[in-house]
Amino acid sequence: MSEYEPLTPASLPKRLGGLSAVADAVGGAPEAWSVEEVGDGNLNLVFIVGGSAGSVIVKQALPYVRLVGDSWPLGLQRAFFEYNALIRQETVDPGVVPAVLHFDEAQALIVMEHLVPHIILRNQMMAGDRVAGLGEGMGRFCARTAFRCSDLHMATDKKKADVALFSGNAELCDITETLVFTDPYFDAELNRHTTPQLDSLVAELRANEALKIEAQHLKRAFTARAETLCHGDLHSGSIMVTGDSVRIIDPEFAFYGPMGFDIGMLVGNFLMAFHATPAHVADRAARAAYQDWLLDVTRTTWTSFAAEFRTLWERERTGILYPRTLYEDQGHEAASKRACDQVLAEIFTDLLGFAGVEMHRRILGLAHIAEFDSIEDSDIRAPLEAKSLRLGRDLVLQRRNITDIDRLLGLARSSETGDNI
Ligand code: SR1
Ligand code: MG
Repeated sequence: MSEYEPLTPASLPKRLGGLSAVADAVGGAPEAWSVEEVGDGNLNLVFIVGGSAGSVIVKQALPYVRLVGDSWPLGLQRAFFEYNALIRQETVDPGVVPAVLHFDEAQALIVMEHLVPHIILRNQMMAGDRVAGLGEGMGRFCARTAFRCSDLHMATDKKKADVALFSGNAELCDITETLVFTDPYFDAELNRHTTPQLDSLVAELRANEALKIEAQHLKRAFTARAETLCHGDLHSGSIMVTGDSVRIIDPEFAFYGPMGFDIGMLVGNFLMAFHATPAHVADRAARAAYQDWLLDVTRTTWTSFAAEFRTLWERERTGILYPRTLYEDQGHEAASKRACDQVLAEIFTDLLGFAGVEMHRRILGLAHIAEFDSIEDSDIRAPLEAKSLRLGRDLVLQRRNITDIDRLLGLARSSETGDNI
C-alpha cells in the first residue's frame, strides 16, 4: 500500500492482514476477522477489528471533515501528528493513552490498542455514572504533559524541535482558531444554536465588545504561547473510561500551546455536563448528588494538576526555565516555591478563559456536544444551555479575579439556580 485509499470493512482484512503487528493482535485468518466502522467523531474513520486472539482499533484520516462532508477538504497529515503526540504522551504519562501497534503515514492510519470495556466519558456522564479517580487521573495527565513537554523539563533543543514539528499541524489549529475563538462571537455561516429561545442571549453575547476582546486575547495566547505539547481537543469525547479506569484518546489536534489549554477545555466540558445533568438524571436526589460529583471532579482535576505540577517542579526542573542555579543552589527555596505558585496562578487564569470559550463554542458554533444536543425538547434544552453561556461569559471576563477553585465552584453553583434564559 502506498497511494492513500480509505479503508472499508470489506477491504480492511486484505489490506492489513499482512501486517504482523495487526495480525498477531487480532489472530486467525484475516478473512474471518470481524470489522465494524464505529467512527462517531467529526473527522475520521474508526474500525474495530476482531479475531480469535483479540481486537484492535484502526483509525484512518479522511481527506475531508466528516461532520461537514467533502465540501470541507482537510489534509491527511493529522494522523502523523496524532501518532507523534501519542508516543510522547506515552513517555510522559505511561499507560494512559492507547498503545500504538502500527503507523502508516501514507495511508494516514494508526492501528492501536482497543480499550475494552471502556466507553466514552461523555456517555458515562450522560448516564449519570461515576468514574473513580477521574479528576486525579486527568489532573495528573494534564500536569505531566504540561510540565514534561515544556522548557521546565525538556532539553531546549529537543523542545524547540518539537515546537517546529507540531507547528506543521496548522490545518487543525486553524479549525480551533476559527471554531473556538472566532465563529461563536459573530453570525458565522456554520454556526447554529437553539432558536428562537436563545436568540436574545446570543445577540447580547455577540454585542459584548469586552467579551470579543477577551476571546481574542485567549486566541492570541493559543497561537503565540508555544509552552508545551497540548492534546488540543481534550473534551469528554476524547476520554474513555470504566468505573475505575481513565484513558485518553484522539490527540490529532496536538500543538504547542499554553499550559492551561487542555485542562481549561476539560473543565469547560465538566461544567457543561453539570448544567445538562437535570435533563439526563430524572431523580431529584440522584441529580443533585451527581452534580456534586461533577463539581468534585472539577475540583480534583485542578488540585491534582497543581499537586503534580509542584512535585515535578521540585524533582524534574531540568530545563532552561527557573533553573535551580538561580534558586535552590543559592538557598532561595522560598523564591522557587513562589515562582511555582505564580506559574500555577497564571495557568489557572488561562484555564478559566479556555473553559469559557469552549462552553460558548459548543452551544453557538458548529460542533456541539451530546449532553445538550440529545435533549429533544428545545424548551428544556435552551435554559440549560443558557446557564453554560452565562457562566462561560463570566469565566472569560472575570478570569483574572477568580483566583481559586472554590470561587469557580461557587460561581458554578450560583449559575445553576434560576431557570431564566
Ligand atoms: C470540524 S471539526 C469540529 C470539532 O471536532 C473536533 O473534535 C474538534 O473539537 C473540532 O473543533
Ligand atoms: Mg477527536
